[in-house]
Amino acid sequence: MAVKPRGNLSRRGFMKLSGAAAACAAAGGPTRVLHALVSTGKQPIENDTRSVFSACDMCFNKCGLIARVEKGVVRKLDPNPKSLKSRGMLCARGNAGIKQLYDPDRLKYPLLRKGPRGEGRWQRLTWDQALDHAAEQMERIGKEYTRCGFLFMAGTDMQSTFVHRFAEAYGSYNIISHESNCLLSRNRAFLDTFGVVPTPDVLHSRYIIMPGANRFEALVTPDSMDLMTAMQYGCKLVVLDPRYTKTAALANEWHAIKPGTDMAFFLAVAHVIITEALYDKKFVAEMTSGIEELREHVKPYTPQWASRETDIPANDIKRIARELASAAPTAMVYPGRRSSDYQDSTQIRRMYAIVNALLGNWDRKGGLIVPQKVKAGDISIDAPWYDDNPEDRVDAGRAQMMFDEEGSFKHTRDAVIEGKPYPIKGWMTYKTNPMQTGANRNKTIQMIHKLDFMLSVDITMSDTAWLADLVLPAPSYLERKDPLSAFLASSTCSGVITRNPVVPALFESKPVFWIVKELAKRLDLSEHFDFTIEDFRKAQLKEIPEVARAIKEDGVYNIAGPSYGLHKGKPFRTRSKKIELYNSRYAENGVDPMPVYTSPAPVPPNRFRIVVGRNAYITQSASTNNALLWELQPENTLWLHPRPAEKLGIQDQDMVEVKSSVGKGRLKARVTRDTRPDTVYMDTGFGVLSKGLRNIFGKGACIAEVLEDHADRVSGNMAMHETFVRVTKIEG
Ligand SMILES: Nc1nc2c(c(=O)[nH]1)N[C@H]1C(S)=C(S)[C@@H](COP(=O)(O)OP(=O)(O)OC[C@H]3O[C@@H](n4cnc5c(=O)[nH]c(N)nc54)[C@H](O)[C@@H]3O)O[C@H]1N2
Ligand SMILES: Nc1nc2c(c(=O)[nH]1)N[C@H]1C(S)=C(S)[C@@H](COP(=O)(O)OP(=O)(O)OC[C@H]3O[C@@H](n4cnc5c(=O)[nH]c(N)nc54)[C@H](O)[C@@H]3O)O[C@H]1N2
Ligand code: SF4
Ligand SMILES: [Mo]
Repeated sequence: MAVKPRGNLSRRGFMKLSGAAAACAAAGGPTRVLHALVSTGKQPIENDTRSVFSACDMCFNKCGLIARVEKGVVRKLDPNPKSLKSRGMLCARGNAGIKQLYDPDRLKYPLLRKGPRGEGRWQRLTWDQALDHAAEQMERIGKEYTRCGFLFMAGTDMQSTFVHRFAEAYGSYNIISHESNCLLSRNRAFLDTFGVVPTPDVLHSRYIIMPGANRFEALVTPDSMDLMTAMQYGCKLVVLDPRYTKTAALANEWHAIKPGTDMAFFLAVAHVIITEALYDKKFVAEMTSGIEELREHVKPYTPQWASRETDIPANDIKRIARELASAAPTAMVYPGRRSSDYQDSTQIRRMYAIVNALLGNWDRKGGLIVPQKVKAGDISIDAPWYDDNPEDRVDAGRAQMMFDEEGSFKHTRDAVIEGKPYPIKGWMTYKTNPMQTGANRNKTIQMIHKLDFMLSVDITMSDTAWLADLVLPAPSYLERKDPLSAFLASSTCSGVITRNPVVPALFESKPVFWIVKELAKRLDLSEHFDFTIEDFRKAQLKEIPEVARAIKEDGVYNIAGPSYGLHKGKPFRTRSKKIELYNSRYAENGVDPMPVYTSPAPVPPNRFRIVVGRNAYITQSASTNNALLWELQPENTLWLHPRPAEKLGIQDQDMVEVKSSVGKGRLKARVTRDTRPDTVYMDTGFGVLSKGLRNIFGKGACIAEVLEDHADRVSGNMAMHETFVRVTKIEG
């Protein structure tokens, strides 16, 4: 689609300008790129031409990259071929990272809100003023409401550890992350079955069922690339998704499953595998507990029954179960990633885990593995004790088995709004944008109105920053020095990567490490931050000098070599020391010890279920305003099947209103067979409130406004697919 970006450079324009700038710089003049995009006043550095290793941060994958710097300007980001995790790849978003750095909408200096929240009037502060103000507010809120009255929320980042450390030193237990909007129920389910969250060895698998995961658009490295390779070697891919995603399009089979019924599908798969004795008997006898209970449990869950629930023919379910079992152990139910979907998400994922256990694919090539991980050191913290703090997190007790260290955004937000069990009056967000990524935006606004003080550290004026009292500008990943990050990848590798500044930090931006260190100084907590990032890295590397060498030479450290068979003979970290088909701890906590199916609520007449997902150009809410990516996708649309569209008198590209019980939005319809007739879909990251995001302001609609905020009962994970909407054509 040819789109002319407003107020910004298009990609072609950017390339042209870059070319012109290079010529200009060669002639000795200042580069126009710097002046057009980055009015720092700093002159480009004539001889500064380098290649620098780093790690992409356009999403959490941390793909290895090499940044090409010419005369002080980052010209191009290339994949680092030595990075095994990313298989020598940088995706579209990774390539567009240059525009994250040179973005005219970057935050440039600290800003203090003037006038009502959300009005967008700001006063520029010096860093000293900003930090003094934040520290005063933290001190005051701690005294008036206890230190747990301040909430901390940090997104995925190598420096988030310092925000957590600061929260601990300051004295709050109320630390949350993006994870309760993402993958907590998957983690809960696999931990409670295997005692660990395993990694799928996609590369060597021969048969993969992928329920509710979209690996060819929602990229997870190396799984996305390995899936392609595995398929070239004959791996069969079966996708269950109510939408015809790119993954569905490339799969051997796509089944447009009725949303919310995956548990029924896998109960029936287990039924077939058990009744036909297709499971790995030796493995199940030796390594699992509860097979007899499971056998009884799945008896009523026949393929015929599941067919009525899922809209997938019984014969297909039977055939898939048999094919899966005959490809085992080099076969898997892909564990998936985002599981913020249903109120029984943990139990849905428990069923994926249980079917995997029946296949005996544990710790085996092409199955579920736990690769070796590099054990980096740390600088420990001895957090102070505050007598007046409450005994528990503010969201405690609101989910059956919440992870204490992650909490739940949904439940925390409810607790803040209710003021129960105790008031929360301060909030610091770092690199996370719950206004766009937490379902029910109006509730997030309500929550923010309950606060005395909100501080947001971001690189642009996100919707979350837009509602804050104090906004602090952070450097992008190309300007930062980060600690080391050790990651698990797949059978062929785990690794370690880090970032050094490719170019100096632009404007007045400061890394969050520096920010919390300065706050600690002002709050008399300096002793917990008496180190530099360099010291921190040294502590991390103390026992692993080979990592330092590899990172210096190759930009990345890979543990190459097979990662299966490593856990042979070792007990599982579960109560029974075995894989728990039946979970007795669940039974004691009032949770079903084996997944019990309840049909999802039927879609009421003239309404649709709305589901969430992503495409290859968008990282949740964070990249839609990036001019290079925005050119590929200027707004979001509502996917609507032609049948209901016709009934509603809606044609492709018509403006429609989408409305739930909590909010509404206006956007264009995309009339398409790529979704089921009862299911609509829209991308995330549009319909923003912030006028600081100039490309996308006024474009599309915000799905977070429309989504109701249900929660997974077990983990407190947000449940984002439990909302029904009406769709109407906007006349005129
Ligand atoms: N509707 C909807 N909601 C969702 C999802 C969805 O697909 N649709 N996905 C869910 C999932 S799986 C997840 S993981 C969560 C993610 O939700 P979030 O944690 O909110 O992640 P992002 O939307 O990527 O927002 C990241 C924020 O960090 C800022 N940022 C980017 N780089 C930097 C940096 O270098 N420094 C600083 N300080 N800030 C930076 C961006 O401007 C943005 O405001 O959302 C969940 N919620
Ligand atoms: N390009 C890109 N890549 C990303 C990200 C990104 O934002 N952009 N984010 C990263 C992050 S943080 C995460 S967590 C992962 C997420 O990766 P995934 O979990 O794989 O992706 P999603 O698109 O969130 O959801 C998967 C699919 O579930 C489908 N679905 C909805 N309801 C149901 C249902 O009831 N049953 C079934 N079977 N399917 C259903 C949706 O249509 C969607 O296509 O992606 C990561 N990679
Ligand atoms: S998948 Fe793409 S956006 Fe994510 S880290 Fe890798 S290159 Fe960057
Ligand atoms: Mo996620």
